[in-house]
Amino acid sequence: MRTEQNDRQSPALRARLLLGALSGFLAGFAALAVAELVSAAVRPQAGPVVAVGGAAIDRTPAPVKDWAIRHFGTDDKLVLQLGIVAALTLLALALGILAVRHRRLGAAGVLLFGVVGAVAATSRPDSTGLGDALPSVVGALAGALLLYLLIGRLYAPASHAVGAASTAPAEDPAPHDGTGSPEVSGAGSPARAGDEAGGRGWDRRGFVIAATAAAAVSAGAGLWGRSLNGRTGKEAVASRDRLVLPAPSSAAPPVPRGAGLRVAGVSPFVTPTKDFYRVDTALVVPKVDATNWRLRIHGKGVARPTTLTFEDLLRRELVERHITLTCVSNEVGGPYVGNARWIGVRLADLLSECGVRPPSRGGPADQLVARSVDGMTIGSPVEDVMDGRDALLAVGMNGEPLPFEHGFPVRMLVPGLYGYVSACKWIEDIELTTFDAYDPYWVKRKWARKAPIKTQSRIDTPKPFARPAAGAVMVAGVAWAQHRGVDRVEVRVDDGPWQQADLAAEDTRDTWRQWSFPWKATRGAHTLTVRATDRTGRVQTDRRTRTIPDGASGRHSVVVTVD
Ligand SMILES: Nc1nc2c(c(=O)[nH]1)N[C@H]1C(S)=C(S)[C@@H](COP(=O)(O)O)O[C@H]1N2
Ligand SMILES: [Mo]
Repeated sequence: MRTEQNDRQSPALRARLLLGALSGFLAGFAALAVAELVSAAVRPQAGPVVAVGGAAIDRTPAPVKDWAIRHFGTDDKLVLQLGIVAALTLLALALGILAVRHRRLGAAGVLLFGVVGAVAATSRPDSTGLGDALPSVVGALAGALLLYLLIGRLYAPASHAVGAASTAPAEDPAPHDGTGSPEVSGAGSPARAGDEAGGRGWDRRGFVIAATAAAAVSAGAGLWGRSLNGRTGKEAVASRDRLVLPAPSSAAPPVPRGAGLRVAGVSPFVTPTKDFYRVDTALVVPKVDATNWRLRIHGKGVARPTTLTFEDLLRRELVERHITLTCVSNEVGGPYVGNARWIGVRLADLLSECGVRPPSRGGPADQLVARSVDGMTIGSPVEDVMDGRDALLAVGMNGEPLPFEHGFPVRMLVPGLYGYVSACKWIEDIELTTFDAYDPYWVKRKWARKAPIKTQSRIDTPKPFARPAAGAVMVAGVAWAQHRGVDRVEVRVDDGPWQQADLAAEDTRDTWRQWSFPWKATRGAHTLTVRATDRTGRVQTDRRTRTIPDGASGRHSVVVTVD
């Protein structure tokens, strides 16, 4: 039996397990904080959460990724990182509890997670070498050491600890790995025996001091790392701030009057940059310094391989075009479509100068693979890029240099193709190859090799489940069939006949068109459905398909109740 004395001096096992969990939490926090600080010295992308998150994104099955984009939209990455942090928190708590009984095993567990982070960081496609392992490794060492020390305080006799929270823990009596370790259950268990063997309970003061100091130092390290990481890319930001886009030699054709309808609730013809959707796999937005940026063009049938600087690009003839971009993950009625005024150089001209010929003129390469600084690969048909459409290496968006989120300093755009097969952001390499020889990133993940944008239309107003008053209700939205052009839009009320909507003036066939339909709404619930017909005469199909492998099809409907 334990004496009263012992009861006061050593926490009951339950309390000890709780303190163990707390120690685990603090160790995890310290590990991540130190990793954050070290990553500021290496690269922000080398941090364990970002690296593991990136690896998770790459391994996420397409339907899950698609689901995440659908449900969290552009916040999908935030949700993923929060998920990783939550999982790590649980693991840290568990390792802390484990360490109460198996102190070395608990610390080794922390190290193991460091190894996982290190492997993830060094195997990222944009990894710059073994240095990327440092944040995870150093962070895990700090976390493991802290856990070991804190757990030691739970067993160290108070007398050992006066002014010495860091007393070498090897002599601590209670926790042993393997046999003889304290047990959770049962009076008279080895745990109790251990306590009694230790005699003097635990070093409360030492624990509190060590835990508080660790928490404070970790918070400091974490915040410092955060702020350093926030400042990385200063040169990139400066290079963007300095950039004044030259006037295009071929300005965008003026947007015809009447391309924008005056209907409240309809998507504006030009999507403001801040509202433009963003879809990519980058957990940390690449900050590329335009002054060091290079684009290499090489590969099959490239008679004159070339490397261009940003200056080289700006010295070329710049063209400006409105182009509507769409994501293959956009569901029927979804938000991942936007129209912007882009400025850039014509990719086809550049390729011709390098000696590239499209397959129709005997060129040996049928696939152009664009590669970004973050290791993304995006493959487009050379034929489409060189068939006369305005395929661009874009440097500007809506009159400004590209925002970092949208690919600064240079991105690709090919009108008519979904973004994942055309719109490489942060581009740094173009390789001519064949579809047989190489599968880019998304194709490896079961998306289609070729993916022209499907003819689609969307009802922007009224919103689903709106309750407009009976009488005149304006139904309006946008329709797109890039590079074919939208010819006609029709609206159907319930199971009634298809009725012609009014189309806004067409800018070019590469841009979407607004449409409107004045509806004489009668009371009750109604379903409004829209369909577009493109210039090839194809009516937008009502056959619903999923987004994978080559884009959703089907028609958008909205249910409203007219009061
Ligand atoms: N480097 C890089 N470029 C990328 C992607 C990416 O993940 N990484 N995603 C592509 C996809 S799927 C789309 S739809 C468009 C979206 O461009 P935006 O974010 O500027 O709208 O970028 C494309 N370019
Ligand atoms: Mo996309």
